[in-house]
Amino acid sequence: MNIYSHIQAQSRKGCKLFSVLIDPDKTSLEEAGRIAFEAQSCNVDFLLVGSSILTNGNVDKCVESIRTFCNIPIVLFPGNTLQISSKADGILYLSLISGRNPDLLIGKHVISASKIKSSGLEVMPTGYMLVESGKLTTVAYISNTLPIPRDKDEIASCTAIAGELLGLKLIYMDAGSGAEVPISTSMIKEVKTNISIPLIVGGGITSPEKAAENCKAGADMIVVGNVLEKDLSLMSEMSKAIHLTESVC
Ligand code: 1GP
Repeated sequence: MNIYSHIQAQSRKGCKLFSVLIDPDKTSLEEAGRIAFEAQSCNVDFLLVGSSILTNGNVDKCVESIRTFCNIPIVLFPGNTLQISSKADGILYLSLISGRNPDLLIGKHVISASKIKSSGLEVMPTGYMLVESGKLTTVAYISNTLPIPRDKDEIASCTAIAGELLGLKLIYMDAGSGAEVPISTSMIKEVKTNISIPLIVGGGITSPEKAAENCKAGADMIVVGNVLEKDLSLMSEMSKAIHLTESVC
Protein backbone atom coordinates (compact mmCIF):
# COMPACT_ATOMS: atom_id res chain seq x y z
CA MET A 1 0.00 0.00 0.00
CA ASN A 2 1.20 3.51 -0.75
CA ILE A 3 0.52 5.08 2.62
CA TYR A 4 0.46 8.71 1.55
CA SER A 5 -1.83 8.09 -1.41
CA HIS A 6 -4.24 6.34 0.95
CA ILE A 7 -4.17 9.22 3.46
CA GLN A 8 -4.67 11.75 0.67
CA ALA A 9 -7.53 9.80 -0.92
CA GLN A 10 -9.31 9.40 2.42
CA SER A 11 -8.84 13.07 3.20
CA ARG A 12 -10.32 14.09 -0.16
CA LYS A 13 -13.38 11.91 0.51
CA GLY A 14 -13.75 13.38 4.01
CA CYS A 15 -13.03 9.98 5.57
CA LYS A 16 -11.20 9.99 8.88
CA LEU A 17 -8.22 7.91 9.95
CA PHE A 18 -7.20 6.58 13.35
CA SER A 19 -3.57 6.07 14.32
CA VAL A 20 -2.34 4.58 17.56
CA LEU A 21 1.03 5.74 18.83
CA ILE A 22 3.28 3.15 20.44
CA ASP A 23 6.17 4.59 22.41
CA PRO A 24 9.00 2.01 22.26
CA ASP A 25 10.52 3.48 25.37
CA LYS A 26 7.46 3.18 27.59
CA THR A 27 6.00 0.03 26.05
CA SER A 28 7.43 -3.45 26.55
CA LEU A 29 7.59 -5.77 23.54
CA GLU A 30 4.74 -7.82 25.03
CA GLU A 31 2.62 -4.70 25.49
CA ALA A 32 3.39 -3.56 21.96
CA GLY A 33 2.19 -6.94 20.72
CA ARG A 34 -0.97 -6.67 22.79
CA ILE A 35 -1.73 -3.18 21.44
CA ALA A 36 -1.14 -4.43 17.89
CA PHE A 37 -3.46 -7.40 18.39
CA GLU A 38 -6.20 -5.13 19.75
CA ALA A 39 -5.62 -2.61 16.94
CA GLN A 40 -6.24 -5.27 14.31
CA SER A 41 -9.73 -5.96 15.62
CA CYS A 42 -10.51 -2.26 16.18
CA ASN A 43 -9.88 -1.16 12.57
CA VAL A 44 -6.96 1.06 13.46
CA ASP A 45 -5.57 2.51 10.23
CA PHE A 46 -1.92 3.03 11.19
CA LEU A 47 0.43 2.26 14.02
CA LEU A 48 2.92 5.02 14.71
CA VAL A 49 6.14 4.16 16.51
CA GLY A 50 8.24 6.85 18.14
CA SER A 51 9.31 8.60 21.28
CA SER A 52 10.69 11.99 22.30
CA ILE A 53 13.50 10.23 24.12
CA LEU A 54 14.83 6.70 23.92
CA THR A 55 16.39 5.25 27.06
CA ASN A 56 15.81 1.47 27.05
CA GLY A 57 13.52 1.03 24.06
CA ASN A 58 14.48 -0.70 20.82
CA VAL A 59 12.61 0.49 17.72
CA ASP A 60 13.58 -2.50 15.54
CA LYS A 61 12.33 -5.01 18.11
CA CYS A 62 9.20 -2.99 18.80
CA VAL A 63 8.32 -2.95 15.08
CA GLU A 64 8.97 -6.71 14.85
CA SER A 65 6.73 -7.38 17.83
CA ILE A 66 3.91 -5.29 16.32
CA ARG A 67 4.31 -7.07 12.98
CA THR A 68 3.82 -10.46 14.63
CA PHE A 69 0.33 -9.52 15.75
CA CYS A 70 -1.16 -7.42 12.96
CA ASN A 71 -0.83 -6.36 9.36
CA ILE A 72 -1.58 -2.69 9.93
CA PRO A 73 0.97 -0.39 8.23
CA ILE A 74 3.66 0.75 10.67
CA VAL A 75 4.83 4.34 10.36
CA LEU A 76 7.82 5.76 12.22
CA PHE A 77 7.26 8.99 14.10
CA PRO A 78 10.86 9.51 15.16
CA GLY A 79 11.94 11.79 17.97
CA ASN A 80 15.53 11.57 16.77
CA THR A 81 17.83 9.90 14.25
CA LEU A 82 18.26 6.82 16.48
CA GLN A 83 14.67 5.83 15.78
CA ILE A 84 14.95 4.82 12.13
CA SER A 85 14.08 1.21 11.38
CA SER A 86 13.91 -0.24 7.90
CA LYS A 87 11.52 -2.85 9.32
CA ALA A 88 8.68 -0.30 9.36
CA ASP A 89 6.63 0.62 6.27
CA GLY A 90 6.92 4.37 6.26
CA ILE A 91 8.28 7.38 8.08
CA LEU A 92 6.90 10.79 8.94
CA TYR A 93 9.93 12.82 7.86
CA LEU A 94 9.40 15.59 10.36
CA SER A 95 10.41 19.19 10.08
CA LEU A 96 9.58 21.04 13.30
CA ILE A 97 8.16 24.11 11.61
CA SER A 98 6.62 25.65 14.74
CA GLY A 99 10.12 25.98 16.21
CA ARG A 100 13.26 27.84 15.30
CA ASN A 101 15.77 25.12 16.05
CA PRO A 102 17.77 24.66 12.83
CA ASP A 103 18.76 21.16 13.84
CA LEU A 104 15.13 20.04 13.66
CA LEU A 105 14.42 22.00 10.50
CA ILE A 106 17.35 20.59 8.47
CA GLY A 107 20.35 19.51 10.59
CA LYS A 108 19.15 16.06 11.67
CA HIS A 109 17.78 15.48 8.18
CA VAL A 110 21.23 15.88 6.66
CA ILE A 111 22.63 13.40 9.18
CA SER A 112 19.95 10.79 8.49
CA ALA A 113 19.25 11.43 4.77
CA SER A 114 21.46 8.72 3.31
CA LYS A 115 20.24 6.06 5.74
CA ILE A 116 16.61 6.97 5.13
CA LYS A 117 17.01 7.02 1.36
CA SER A 118 18.41 3.49 1.32
CA SER A 119 15.99 2.16 3.95
CA GLY A 120 13.13 1.34 1.61
CA LEU A 121 10.75 3.27 3.89
CA GLU A 122 8.02 5.34 2.31
CA VAL A 123 9.05 8.86 3.22
CA MET A 124 6.32 11.40 3.98
CA PRO A 125 7.62 14.96 4.44
CA THR A 126 5.65 16.32 7.39
CA GLY A 127 5.39 19.77 8.90
CA TYR A 128 5.32 19.13 12.63
CA MET A 129 3.70 21.87 14.70
CA LEU A 130 3.90 21.83 18.44
CA VAL A 131 1.10 23.68 20.23
CA GLU A 132 1.16 24.87 23.84
CA SER A 133 -0.74 22.44 26.06
CA GLY A 134 -0.88 23.68 29.62
CA LYS A 135 2.42 22.22 30.80
CA LEU A 136 5.97 21.81 29.54
CA THR A 137 5.86 18.59 27.52
CA THR A 138 8.83 16.29 26.94
CA VAL A 139 8.84 17.11 23.24
CA ALA A 140 8.96 20.89 23.87
CA TYR A 141 11.82 20.47 26.33
CA ILE A 142 13.83 17.99 24.26
CA SER A 143 13.33 19.88 21.00
CA ASN A 144 14.36 23.14 22.63
CA THR A 145 11.54 24.96 20.85
CA LEU A 146 8.67 27.20 21.89
CA PRO A 147 5.26 25.77 21.06
CA ILE A 148 2.69 27.92 19.27
CA PRO A 149 0.47 29.68 21.88
CA ARG A 150 -2.78 27.73 22.07
CA ASP A 151 -5.00 30.76 21.42
CA LYS A 152 -3.06 32.02 18.38
CA ASP A 153 -4.99 30.32 15.59
CA GLU A 154 -3.59 32.71 13.01
CA ILE A 155 0.02 31.79 13.85
CA ALA A 156 -0.84 28.10 13.53
CA SER A 157 -2.56 28.77 10.22
CA CYS A 158 0.32 30.80 8.75
CA THR A 159 2.81 28.15 9.91
CA ALA A 160 0.82 25.39 8.20
CA ILE A 161 0.44 27.45 5.01
CA ALA A 162 4.20 28.04 4.95
CA GLY A 163 4.76 24.29 5.39
CA GLU A 164 2.52 23.49 2.44
CA LEU A 165 4.13 26.16 0.27
CA LEU A 166 7.52 24.65 1.08
CA GLY A 167 6.28 21.35 -0.35
CA LEU A 168 5.55 19.39 2.82
CA LYS A 169 2.88 16.72 2.26
CA LEU A 170 1.27 16.49 5.71
CA ILE A 171 0.76 18.80 8.66
CA TYR A 172 0.89 17.22 12.13
CA MET A 173 -0.43 19.48 14.90
CA ASP A 174 0.58 18.07 18.25
CA ALA A 175 -0.07 19.24 21.80
CA GLY A 176 2.55 16.68 22.90
CA SER A 177 2.06 13.29 24.46
CA GLY A 178 0.03 13.43 27.65
CA ALA A 179 -0.89 17.08 27.07
CA GLU A 180 -3.13 18.52 29.78
CA VAL A 181 -5.06 20.57 27.23
CA PRO A 182 -5.54 19.24 23.69
CA ILE A 183 -5.50 21.50 20.61
CA SER A 184 -8.64 23.63 20.33
CA THR A 185 -11.22 22.90 17.67
CA SER A 186 -11.02 26.52 16.63
CA MET A 187 -7.30 26.13 15.79
CA ILE A 188 -7.98 22.87 13.91
CA LYS A 189 -10.73 24.59 11.85
CA GLU A 190 -8.55 27.60 11.07
CA VAL A 191 -5.62 25.45 9.90
CA LYS A 192 -7.77 23.03 7.90
CA THR A 193 -9.51 25.88 6.09
CA ASN A 194 -6.19 27.25 4.90
CA ILE A 195 -4.35 24.16 3.66
CA SER A 196 -5.09 21.49 1.09
CA ILE A 197 -2.78 18.76 2.44
CA PRO A 198 -4.01 16.24 5.04
CA LEU A 199 -4.05 17.33 8.68
CA ILE A 200 -3.01 15.06 11.55
CA VAL A 201 -3.97 16.03 15.11
CA GLY A 202 -2.75 14.49 18.37
CA GLY A 203 -1.74 15.11 21.94
CA GLY A 204 -3.95 14.77 25.02
CA ILE A 205 -6.95 13.26 23.21
CA THR A 206 -8.44 11.05 25.90
CA SER A 207 -12.06 10.47 24.92
CA PRO A 208 -13.95 9.25 21.84
CA GLU A 209 -16.04 12.45 22.02
CA LYS A 210 -12.96 14.68 21.77
CA ALA A 211 -11.61 12.58 18.90
CA ALA A 212 -14.90 12.93 16.99
CA GLU A 213 -15.06 16.65 17.73
CA ASN A 214 -11.57 17.11 16.26
CA CYS A 215 -12.56 15.16 13.15
CA LYS A 216 -15.62 17.37 12.67
CA ALA A 217 -13.38 20.43 13.06
CA GLY A 218 -11.21 19.22 10.17
CA ALA A 219 -8.63 16.71 11.38
CA ASP A 220 -8.06 13.98 8.77
CA MET A 221 -6.18 11.69 11.13
CA ILE A 222 -6.32 11.42 14.91
CA VAL A 223 -3.33 10.10 16.86
CA VAL A 224 -3.84 8.64 20.32
CA GLY A 225 -1.16 7.15 22.53
CA ASN A 226 -1.02 7.88 26.23
CA VAL A 227 -4.58 7.11 27.26
CA LEU A 228 -4.48 3.72 25.54
CA GLU A 229 -1.37 2.78 27.51
CA LYS A 230 -3.57 3.16 30.59
CA ASP A 231 -6.83 1.73 29.22
CA LEU A 232 -6.65 -0.39 26.08
CA SER A 233 -10.41 -0.97 26.13
CA LEU A 234 -10.89 2.64 24.94
CA MET A 235 -9.41 1.79 21.53
CA SER A 236 -12.59 0.32 20.13
CA GLU A 237 -14.76 3.31 21.12
CA MET A 238 -12.16 5.74 19.82
CA SER A 239 -12.04 3.95 16.51
CA LYS A 240 -15.82 3.91 16.13
CA ALA A 241 -16.10 7.60 17.02
CA ILE A 242 -13.45 8.58 14.46
CA HIS A 243 -14.63 6.32 11.64
CA LEU A 244 -18.28 7.18 12.11
CA THR A 245 -17.67 10.90 11.81
CA GLU A 246 -18.45 10.59 8.12
CA SER A 247 -21.03 7.91 7.48
CA VAL A 248 -20.10 7.66 3.76
CA CYS A 249 -16.76 6.09 4.64
C1 1GP B 1 1.99 12.58 20.79
O1 1GP B 1 0.19 13.09 19.35
C2 1GP B 1 0.78 12.08 20.06
O2 1GP B 1 2.97 13.01 19.93
C3 1GP B 1 -0.17 11.35 20.97
O3 1GP B 1 -0.43 12.07 22.15
O4 1GP B 1 0.04 10.33 23.87
O5 1GP B 1 -1.27 12.37 24.47
O6 1GP B 1 -2.26 10.61 23.02
P1 1GP B 1 -1.02 11.28 23.44
